[in-house]
Amino acid sequence: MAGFKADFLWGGAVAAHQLEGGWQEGGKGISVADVMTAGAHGVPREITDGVLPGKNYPNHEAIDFYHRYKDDIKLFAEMGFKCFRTSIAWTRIFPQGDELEPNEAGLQFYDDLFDECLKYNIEPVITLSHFEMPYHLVTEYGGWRNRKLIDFFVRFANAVFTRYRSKVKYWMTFNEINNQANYHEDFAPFTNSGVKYKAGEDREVIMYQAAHYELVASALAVEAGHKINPDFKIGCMIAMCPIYPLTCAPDDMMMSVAAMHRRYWFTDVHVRGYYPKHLLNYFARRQFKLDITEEDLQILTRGRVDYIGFSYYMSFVTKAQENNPHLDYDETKSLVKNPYVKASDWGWQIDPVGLRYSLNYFYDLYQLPLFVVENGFGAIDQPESDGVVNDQYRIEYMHNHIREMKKAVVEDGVDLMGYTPWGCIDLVSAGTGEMKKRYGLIYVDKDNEGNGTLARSRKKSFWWYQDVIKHNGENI
Ligand code: BGP
Repeated sequence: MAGFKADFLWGGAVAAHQLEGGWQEGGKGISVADVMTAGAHGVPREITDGVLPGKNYPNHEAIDFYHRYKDDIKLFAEMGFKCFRTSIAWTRIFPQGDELEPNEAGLQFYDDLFDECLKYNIEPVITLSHFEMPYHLVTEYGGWRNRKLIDFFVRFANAVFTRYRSKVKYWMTFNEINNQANYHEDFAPFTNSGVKYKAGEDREVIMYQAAHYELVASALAVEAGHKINPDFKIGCMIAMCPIYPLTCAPDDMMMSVAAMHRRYWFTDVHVRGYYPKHLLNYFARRQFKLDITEEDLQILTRGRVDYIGFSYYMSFVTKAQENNPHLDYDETKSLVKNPYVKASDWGWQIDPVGLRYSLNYFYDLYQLPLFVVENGFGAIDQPESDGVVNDQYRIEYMHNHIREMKKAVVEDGVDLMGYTPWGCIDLVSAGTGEMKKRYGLIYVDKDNEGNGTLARSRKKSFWWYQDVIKHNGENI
């Protein structure tokens, strides 16, 4: 039985702000992530107005990858990584976001980082915007609610595409762009939009406007990147949590369709280059007045992505509600628990089959190559007396997900480029700011309060994954 392609991109994924630290080094500016405090289990992160004394900002030091990347990449190479997904911190390249010229020290840092990867034949896979826009763009422009952000982003994209045109082939524009479909948080750490809502505003219309500007910026970046190097593969990045119907009642099924429409239309625009009809009808029904020009629509058709990158951690379930004739989907109200699956300590429902479903969903709709760029198990790890974390639960999670991924390839014929489990080295959680929600195959000695030596050590999953890569997944 055939398996994964010979050049399958096995690797791991991280994001600059969650591991680099060095928040004020090399001329770096303050990013949105730099003004987010640590939360905890059930306690949301606070977004402060600038960096305030006496607060705990976990991203400032993170795991100090900025100074330790050579040792960390050596460990990735030891595991056999073929690729390494990280992001470029926008604030290292344009510290405020609206400068005309890039910051040379920031550019040099990523030159050195990519050289280090290439030394081991590890292909860099780079996200342009991963939850870390310059904070100045939030305070001065209101984040992506402002059309001016398009120019700033495209300038940033052009600078890095040009600089790294011979070092990086695989790119993604916005990490989990569709997270903003949930616009209920005042200033969601899980989005790139940089939008802080004001009292009394219609959040939903602002969300669609911000998303539109991001999609135009993404399309312009894709177009520019293809000119700079026609061999570039530039993808989108979608947070995929398929939304099942609770029962086979026809209304539940239609609610699931409606919910999928609301969360995944972003992929249509990225891949097909135009808005789906159901969304245009929704805008009309809600009488949303959006700034979407003819020229924007042209740009969207020109800047279509080459592949679909997506994260997969869990699935959701919905059911039809009374008094909801239009099947309007609201992430805070329309979701129910899945009675058939278990959940992690953070309530994330563990569903490996949902990964196979997701791969089929995307491939049936778009026939583009797919790339699973995040997947993993956030858990509290405890080193044993010999210092090793025996994370059998993580091995089991990954094994089951890779097995389903393999079925999607072998049995269903999905074109899959690679797999990069999230947080291949322990890092700061995006959602909670905690260190103790760990995903790594490599343990980092640091706790929620910031104590620890930052020393790295291999978990049991390290050797397990090394073996999976060595055999190209044949042993799964
Ligand atoms: C994704 C993000 C990542 C990462 C991951 C795990 O949504 O792209 O940045 O953090 O989720 O989430 P968390 O860190 O909250 O456990």
